[in-house]
Amino acid sequence: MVSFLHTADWQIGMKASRVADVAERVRKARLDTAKQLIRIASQLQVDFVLIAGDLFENNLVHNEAAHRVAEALSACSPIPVYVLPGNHDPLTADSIYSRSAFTDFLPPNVHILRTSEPVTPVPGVVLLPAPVMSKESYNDPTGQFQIPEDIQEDTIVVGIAHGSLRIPGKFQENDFPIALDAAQRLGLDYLALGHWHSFYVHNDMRTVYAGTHEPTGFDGQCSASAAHVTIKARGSSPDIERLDTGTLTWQTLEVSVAGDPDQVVSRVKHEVDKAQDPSSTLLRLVLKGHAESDDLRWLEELEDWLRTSLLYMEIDKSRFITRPVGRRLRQLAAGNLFLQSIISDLADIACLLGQPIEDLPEDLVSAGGSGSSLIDDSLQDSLDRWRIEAEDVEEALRTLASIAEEVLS
Ligand SMILES: [Mn+2]
Repeated sequence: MVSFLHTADWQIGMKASRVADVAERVRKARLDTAKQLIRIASQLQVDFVLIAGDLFENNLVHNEAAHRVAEALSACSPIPVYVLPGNHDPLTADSIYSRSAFTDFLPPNVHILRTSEPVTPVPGVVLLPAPVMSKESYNDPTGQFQIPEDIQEDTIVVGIAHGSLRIPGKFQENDFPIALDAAQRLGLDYLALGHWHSFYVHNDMRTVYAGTHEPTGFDGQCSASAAHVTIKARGSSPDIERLDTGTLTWQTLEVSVAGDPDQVVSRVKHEVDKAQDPSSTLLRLVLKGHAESDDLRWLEELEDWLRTSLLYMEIDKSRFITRPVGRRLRQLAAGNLFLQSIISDLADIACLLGQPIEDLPEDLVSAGGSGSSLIDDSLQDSLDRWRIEAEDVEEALRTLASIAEEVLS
């Protein structure tokens, strides 16, 4: 029997420039959670630890970050740790894995997988590495695996690679594509993968992404996880336990503004109050719809409240229309026949989509959209084909207003 911890994509030294004000905190969380994971490895008394690529954000990370990683990995000594270079930190000429400021500090229990040469982490187990040598590749990394010819029948075979499983729609040809049947075809007991940031067990029940240990952004796909794997014997199904890790929460909240702003405020506050630890939460609030009044003090107050309650917040207002834009559109339509017809057509489309633009005067909107020459079957087809929604029309009107403003002023 063998047990090991499978993790990946620590991306130590991540810039986090989108959340620049708290980037240092984000970097610290990645290192702290890494240390926590190493402590868990010790507690579980695993036989070894696998880091399946992208340990570092890139090959240019500061020496200090490299030292701290070396120190963190030494904490589970004598448990061996195997580090696979990934596409963020490939084995190129400038590799962090060749920099003496890192290698000189490497504790004896840490091994960088520099070649495809099979490794024996513990007796009875062979580890097949596929180190990454470039930023991108059309080749399946598992093609590098070298299965020893003299392998004993009962030796447990574990592969470690970094790339994208060839799941239709989820991979790109130049992004280290990995055959879906690689583990089965090569007779692996387990294939430890990195690159995708969410925990995923393929349907062969042995090809696994551990996920990143700490979310990397607002993309809801990050899982903050690792895998604790136990394999009883060669050929037996691995027991895969998902470990939930991570300290920061990256949340995206979409809220439609329509009618009473107090409802929006209480909805947002309710969501924030539900957060386990608001001071560790990064929120991206997406406002949609339009305000009934040009008095937006409620929004300023909400922003202030969010700023003091949360670690970080940003508000995306690109799909939010305030009434002054509607008023401006009315003025534009009154002064320019061409703009009037465009606004009128867009207003008709909004009617057709079931969400009339409320603050436009009635004479700009044909009856229910039916009176316009623009509305016919081919337009309906286009709206369906391009999945155009009422919000897109509102956005178009807003853009139109700002362009016209610039051109006509
Ligand atoms: Mn990667």
